[in-house]
Amino acid sequence: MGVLFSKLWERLFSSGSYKIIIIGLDNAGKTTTLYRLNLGDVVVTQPTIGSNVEEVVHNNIRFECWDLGGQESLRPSWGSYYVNAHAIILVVDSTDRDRISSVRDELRNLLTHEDLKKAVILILANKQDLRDAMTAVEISDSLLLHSIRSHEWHIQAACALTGEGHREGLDWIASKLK
Ligand SMILES: Nc1nc2c(ncn2[C@@H]2O[C@H](COP(=O)(O)OP(=O)(O)O)[C@@H](O)[C@H]2O)c(=O)[nH]1
Ligand SMILES: [Mg+2]
Repeated sequence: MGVLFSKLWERLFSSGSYKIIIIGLDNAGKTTTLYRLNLGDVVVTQPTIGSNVEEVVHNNIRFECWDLGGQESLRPSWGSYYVNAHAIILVVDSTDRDRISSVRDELRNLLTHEDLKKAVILILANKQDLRDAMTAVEISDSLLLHSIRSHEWHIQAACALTGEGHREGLDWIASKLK
């Protein structure tokens, strides 16, 4: 399985070096997604602002994983970490109806961020294995995705426990980065 994944990665992303940022509210499934992508060792680093970022460098792709909507006071300084990001993977807990509006607000902030003008955005509608999960269409509506004109975006139903949807999502990113 590991070998297959490596081959897939090489094929998908062989044409350049990329930075991909995985973000979402706490408990969305970011860490699980990062591990499930099977990229090698996940390194937890301590950036200067005092919150955790998980990081993997796989071949020529750097993945950084951030919690969104955490400590409000620290948020302005997060922006510097977006510099040169080629893609954003926004992981959404599809069962978390109460906080979907927070996700929408965070997404708005991302879309207006100077350093993310050219980034493509993959939304993973995670936890689709759970019975009360919102569908990708419901999430798409709640996040007002169809009103986004400034960025290329794509929403993908996913389950981080099984890896369902990851391949399709990464395929989409790769097709946009080429
Ligand atoms: N049922 C289910 N649970 C998930 C899924 N993805 C993550 N989880 C669980 O949700 C919790 C939070 O996941 P985690 O990756 O730590 O979220 P993070 O805070 O975004 O990094 C953990 O208990 C995970 O096992 C999923 O697709 N389905
Ligand atoms: Mg985490």
